[in-house]
Amino acid sequence: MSYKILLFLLLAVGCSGAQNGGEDDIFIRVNQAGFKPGDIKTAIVFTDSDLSGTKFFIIDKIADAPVFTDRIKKLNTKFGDFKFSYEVDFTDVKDEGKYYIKIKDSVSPQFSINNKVYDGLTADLLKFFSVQRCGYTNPFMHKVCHIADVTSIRIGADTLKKTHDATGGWHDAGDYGKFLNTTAFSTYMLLAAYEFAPEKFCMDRNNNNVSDLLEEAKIGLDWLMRADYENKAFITQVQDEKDKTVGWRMPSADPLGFNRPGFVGIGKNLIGVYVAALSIGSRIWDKTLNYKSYSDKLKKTAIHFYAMKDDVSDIDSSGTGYYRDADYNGKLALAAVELYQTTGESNYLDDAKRYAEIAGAESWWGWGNMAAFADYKIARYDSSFTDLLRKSLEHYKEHSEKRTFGEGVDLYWGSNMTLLGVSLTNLLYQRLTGDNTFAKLARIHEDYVLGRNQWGVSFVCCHGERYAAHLHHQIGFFNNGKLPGGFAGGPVMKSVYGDLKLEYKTPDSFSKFQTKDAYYRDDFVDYITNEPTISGNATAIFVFGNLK
Ligand SMILES: [Ca+2]
Ligand SMILES: [Zn+2]
Repeated sequence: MSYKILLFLLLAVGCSGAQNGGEDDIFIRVNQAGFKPGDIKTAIVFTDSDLSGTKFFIIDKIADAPVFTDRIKKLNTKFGDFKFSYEVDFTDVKDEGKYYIKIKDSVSPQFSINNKVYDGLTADLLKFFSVQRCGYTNPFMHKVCHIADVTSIRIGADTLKKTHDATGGWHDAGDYGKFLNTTAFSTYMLLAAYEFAPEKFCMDRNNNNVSDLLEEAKIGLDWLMRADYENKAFITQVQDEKDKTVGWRMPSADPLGFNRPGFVGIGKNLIGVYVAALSIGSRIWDKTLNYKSYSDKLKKTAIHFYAMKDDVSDIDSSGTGYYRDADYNGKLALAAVELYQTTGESNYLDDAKRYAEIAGAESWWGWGNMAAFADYKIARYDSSFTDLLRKSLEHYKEHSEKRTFGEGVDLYWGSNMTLLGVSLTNLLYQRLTGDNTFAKLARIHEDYVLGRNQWGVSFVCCHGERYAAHLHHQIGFFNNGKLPGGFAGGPVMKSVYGDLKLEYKTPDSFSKFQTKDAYYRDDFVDYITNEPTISGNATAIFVFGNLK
C-alpha cells in the first residue's frame, strides 16, 4: 500500500469536517487568497488541546486527497486565552491547485497555489479607486457626483462665499470627504509602483494601450493640480463633519452635494507629499506617456511649492482634524529626492539627505510616515541610507517574534496599511541589497491581511472564503456590502476606540477571538476597523502588484 493511499484511508472519515474548528475546537488560520509555488507557506493553529506531535495534512481539494503531511510546530507565544499555538509549514507544496489544511477533524478555509494568484487581487484593489472617483471622472458603481466642489472657502475661522474648482479626485474612504494629504500619498504610491516595476503594472482592462494604473493616478494628479489655491496654499479638505450626519446615500444623491466647503491651508508636511507626487508624475508623463506640456505643468508646480517650504508652518492644521501629521521630515526628504530625480539639481539631493537623517528609521508606514520610501530613493545615490531600512525591518522582526500572528507593529487606526508597510519596506530593501533575510517576515504580513489572523478573515473584499463583507462604505452599503477590492482599515487595540460606543447591527461572531491587543468587527457601522481607504488600497496595490 502506498503512503498516499494509506494517508487517504486515514483521512477518509471526516474529510468534509466543520470549518473553523471541529469537535476539539482547533482553529486554522491561513492566507485565503493563496500563494505562488515558490512562496514561503505557513498557517497558524490555536486550540485548548495539546496537539504536540500531531500531524497536519495538505489536502488537494479537487482530488480530495492528501498531498503533503508534517508535524505541527509549537510556538512559544500565546494567543488570547487559548492554551496552545502552533505553526504549520507547507512551503514544500509547489504544485498548482486548490488546497485546504486538515488537523484531526478540523479543516482550514481553502486556498490556491498558482502563479497568477495576485493578478486578480491587484486588479480589484485598483478597481476600488474607480469606485472612489468623484466628479466627471467616469466612476464605477455610481453616477457622476459632487459637480460643484467646492461651494465655499474656509480659511481659519473665516468662510468666504466663493467657489474654487476642486472637482474630481477620489472620495477618501467610506464617506464623501476628499483630502489633500491622502490623495497625494495615494497618487504617489500608484506612480511609485509603476516606476518600481512597470512590467508588473501594465494591466489594461479597458484596452486603450495605457496602463490602467497610470490612468487612475492621473485622476489624483489632476485633482492635486486643482487643489492649488492661488499658488500659495492648498485645498486641504473638501467637506466637513456634516458629511457623517446624513446617513447612507449614493454620492449622486448626496443632499450635501451643493454644500461642500473647501479648507485652505499649507504646511511643510503637505508640501512634502504634494511635491513628491507631482515630481514623479512629471517624469512619467514625460518619458512614458510623451505628454510634455502636462509634465512641465506638474514640474513647475512642484518646484514652486517646494520653494515655499521654509516660509510655512511645520504641520498644516486646517480642516477638521483628520490626517494630521506628527512630523514633516520624511515627506520633505521624499519631495527633495524626487525633485533631484526630475531635475538633476544636486541641491535637492543634499536637502533630501538632511531631512531623511532627521526623520531616521521610522519603523512605521502610512499616510503620515513615508520616510522608508525616501530612504530607498536616496540609497540609490548613497548606500548608507539602506541602514535605515534595515533598522526598521529589524525593529519589525523583533516585535513580530513576540506575537502568535507575527504583527510587526502595534495596531492603530489604519493597521492593515501599516502591516503591509513591513512588506513594502522589505521590497525596497531587497531591491537595494538582494538580501532575503526578511522574506518570511514580509510574507506573514501579506498572509495576515489575507486571513492568517486571529479572526480568520481576509480583509480584502471579495477575496477568500471568509472576507470583510460589511465594509463601512456608502456605495458598498447599497450593494449588500460587496465592494470589490475594498480593503478594510484593519484591527486595532481595543483602547483605540476610547469612549466611542458604536451601535453594531450584528452580534459579534468573532467574540472568542477578540483581545485587547487586536479587535475587529465586520459590521457596517465600524468605521475604525472596517472602513476601506485610498491610502490602504494604494499601499496594497504596491505590495501585491509587486508579488505578481
Ligand atoms: Ca488602460
Ligand atoms: Zn463625489
